[in-house]
Amino acid sequence: MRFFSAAALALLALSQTVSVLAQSCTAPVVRREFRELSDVDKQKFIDALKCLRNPQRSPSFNPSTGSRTIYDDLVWVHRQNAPQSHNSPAFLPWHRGMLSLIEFWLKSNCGWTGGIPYWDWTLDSQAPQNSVILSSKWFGGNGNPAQQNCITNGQFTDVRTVFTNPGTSNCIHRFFNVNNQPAAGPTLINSVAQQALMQNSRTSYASFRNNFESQPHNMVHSSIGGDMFIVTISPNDPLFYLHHANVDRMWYIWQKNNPALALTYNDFQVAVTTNDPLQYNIAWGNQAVVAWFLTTTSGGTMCYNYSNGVAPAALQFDNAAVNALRSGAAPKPAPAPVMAKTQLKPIDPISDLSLQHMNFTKAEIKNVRDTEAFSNKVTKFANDAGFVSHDVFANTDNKWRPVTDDEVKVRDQMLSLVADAAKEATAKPAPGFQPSDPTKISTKLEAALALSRAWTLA
Ligand SMILES: *[C@@H]1O[C@H](CO)[C@@H](O)[C@H](O)[C@H]1NC(C)=O
Ligand SMILES: *[C@@H]1O[C@H](CO)[C@@H](O)[C@H](O)[C@H]1NC(C)=O
Ligand SMILES: [Cu+2]
Repeated sequence: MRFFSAAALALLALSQTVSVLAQSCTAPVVRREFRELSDVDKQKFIDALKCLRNPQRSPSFNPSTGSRTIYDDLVWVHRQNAPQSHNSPAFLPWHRGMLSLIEFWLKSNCGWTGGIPYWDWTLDSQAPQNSVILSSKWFGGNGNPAQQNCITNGQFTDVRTVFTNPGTSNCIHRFFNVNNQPAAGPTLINSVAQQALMQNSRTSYASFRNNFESQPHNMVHSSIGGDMFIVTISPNDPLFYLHHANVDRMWYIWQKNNPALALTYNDFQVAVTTNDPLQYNIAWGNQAVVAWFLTTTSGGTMCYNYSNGVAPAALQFDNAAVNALRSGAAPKPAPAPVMAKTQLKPIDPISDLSLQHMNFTKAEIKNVRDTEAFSNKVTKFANDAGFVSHDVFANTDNKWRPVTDDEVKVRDQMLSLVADAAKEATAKPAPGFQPSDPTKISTKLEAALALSRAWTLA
């Protein structure tokens, strides 16, 4: 609380420079999956992040808080507003605004001309610890228990954070964990379960926000651990921005898929409106409202869209099997054997501690556990059916390439079919596990499997 008084005076001037809506948006910057960037661009982005953490190049707008840099100002803003902007309807628009702020400063102060790269965690759901994103070349891996869980590889080992979790050192900490127990790797949602969650979130903004904040989003924070685990100061870890760009992307996709709901804003429990204020302390002079952030192209700093993402090179679409399928000449493929390699990894529960940190009520915790159980049923269904998704290749092939629009159509259709079938099959509660409409389900599944197998034939 002692930080508030000084902050109130800070940066009226700055609020003029960060404009939303003032200029129209004609050429959105494209936010790309980190692996879509060339190595030169990956390095440029990391250099820009380092520039924002450099007190000479990016001195704090708000030094009376103890902050030294613009990067730390944003950590502070996140901390100040943590209670209002998590586990609440404001979660999505508030973070959309925060990301647009760092994007603005990366550009205006540190020469980064692209959008914030995102981390499509589903691509790494099988073995996130092997992801090139968490490699020593880029963001680094797990913390070292012998060194207070500080990260000891990657490009951010020399960072000194200002706003720390009381009692911990001021490095960036990570603690890959499952329910606060050390584990081999973090647990991330796979693409089939995520797609099924998407299908389950078509009824309202509230359902989407609730499902995506409580599961894929919290799961990443909870299982990367360390700074990411502490809701107030999680932006200390630069992974925060890649992670939240993907959360934001899922909202963008949901908005595109559900146009009638795209601009709606509501909650199960409290009455909210799109005129509700959002607080950023160091920008926008307390004028920001939810409505500013409902689209990604409303103008000024809100002017971006998202790329299609990446696929491992092994999953080339441009092959005879896929082309035959596209032309309608493909024979019905024989059922694929279920190999260990093709099994999607189920998720582990989100840490109780993490949910407690975020003040989840008993009812909300039950909701998280139900969602987890749903995801795992979907995953089991996909595995039993012999479904092969691109996730299963992620840790064996680190050669990535952009996904084309054509491929997106096939990929989305395939995931959507299998997720829909799984959703219907798992809709009836256990015991029994009786599909609600076996014929409909098997038709969808057959179609999905055909696409899936064609896609994965080399
Ligand atoms: C994103 O914006 C760029 C222009 O900056 C445009 O070429 C592209 O088509 C847009 N993509 C989508 C999906 O709207
Ligand atoms: C959790 O509740 C405590 C006590 O009411 C509050 O101080 C804290 O800010 C809350 N944390 C979050 C993340 O909402
Ligand atoms: Cu947050």
